[in-house]
Amino acid sequence: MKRILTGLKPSGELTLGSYVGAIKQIIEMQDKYDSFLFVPDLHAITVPQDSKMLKERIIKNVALYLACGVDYNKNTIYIQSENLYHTNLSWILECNTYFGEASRMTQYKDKASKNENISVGLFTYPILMAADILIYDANYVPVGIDQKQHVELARDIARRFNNKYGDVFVVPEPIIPKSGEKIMDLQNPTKKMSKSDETYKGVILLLDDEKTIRKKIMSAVTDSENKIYYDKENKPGISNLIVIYATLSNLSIEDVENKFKNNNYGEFKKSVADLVVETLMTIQEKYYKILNSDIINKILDEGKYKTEKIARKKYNEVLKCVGLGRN
Ligand code: ATP
Ligand code: LTN
Repeated sequence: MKRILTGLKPSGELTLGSYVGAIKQIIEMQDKYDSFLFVPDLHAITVPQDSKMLKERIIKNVALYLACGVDYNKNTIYIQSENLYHTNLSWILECNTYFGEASRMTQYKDKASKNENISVGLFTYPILMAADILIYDANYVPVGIDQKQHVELARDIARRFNNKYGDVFVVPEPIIPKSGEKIMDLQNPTKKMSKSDETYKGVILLLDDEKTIRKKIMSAVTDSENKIYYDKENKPGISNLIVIYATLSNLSIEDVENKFKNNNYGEFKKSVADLVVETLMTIQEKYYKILNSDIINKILDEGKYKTEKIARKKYNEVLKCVGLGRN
């Protein structure tokens, strides 16, 4: 059975974008693949974090995965920092990655250009991400489009390593959602809906209450044409709402255009809000039950045990190839 793997950083509240880009994809694939879903907490500390909040968010992430429909009988769920092999492998991969190729990562360049006090970790984090993927021989990595370049780096590192040392790593492929590869901010629809946003005004959080969700969607920035059709360039706001509706209803963009061709923006926004509320209220109901149960620790213990065994084996193979240690 082929393996899929992805993770969502516990660096902020998970958003509708995180759901569409990663969690929903995992849920759709979990029946057919050996599925690994983890909490990349080491990635969260590439930027400053409050330690108490970080700890809480790690558990919240897991509760949200389950509430969204991730089945713990079909998924291996674990916390990155509890498995030391990720960071150990990352170091070896760093020594097999060119400074130039790491410098080309657009997300890093973007973040670095906005902030002078950035950590070295922010620069090397795509290599840790490569280790997260390669240590488990993952075949597919479901992510939003913003992470595609990082998965491509993991592919390059794997290929280079294999050329030098033999067939050690599976070369992974990114899986990008057909609809919703990048959900945009409702207030600034040319920018990604991001959990690192300061105000959350244009960001739908998975744990937003109904009133807040409706308010955010009803006040989404659109245009003055009052006609509902997809045109990303000229109508980014309406196009984003069409994508959100299409993704959550599993309809195509054309189906959504047809469905609302005789409606005005107010009516369309209300339908989008109804659908988002329906989706998120179902998730939230489950979320609070799961958070108050003892299932999370049990799942994480099992995940840690299982992934440590797999990672240790791969790591030892790598040590041998590179000539490290005594084995
Ligand atoms: P940030 O929102 O702070 O930029 P991030 O997206 O880098 O965070 P995660 O929450 O770890 O960090 O991302 C989890 C997954 O969700 C990734 O695969 C990412 O590509 C995807 N994702 C996040 N936001 C969106 C979005 N707006 N549209 C589609 N996919 C998204
Ligand atoms: N870098 C990703 C999170 C992440 C990840 C991974 C995703 C860390 N390791 C491995 C897929 C596979 C992010 O910032 N969203």
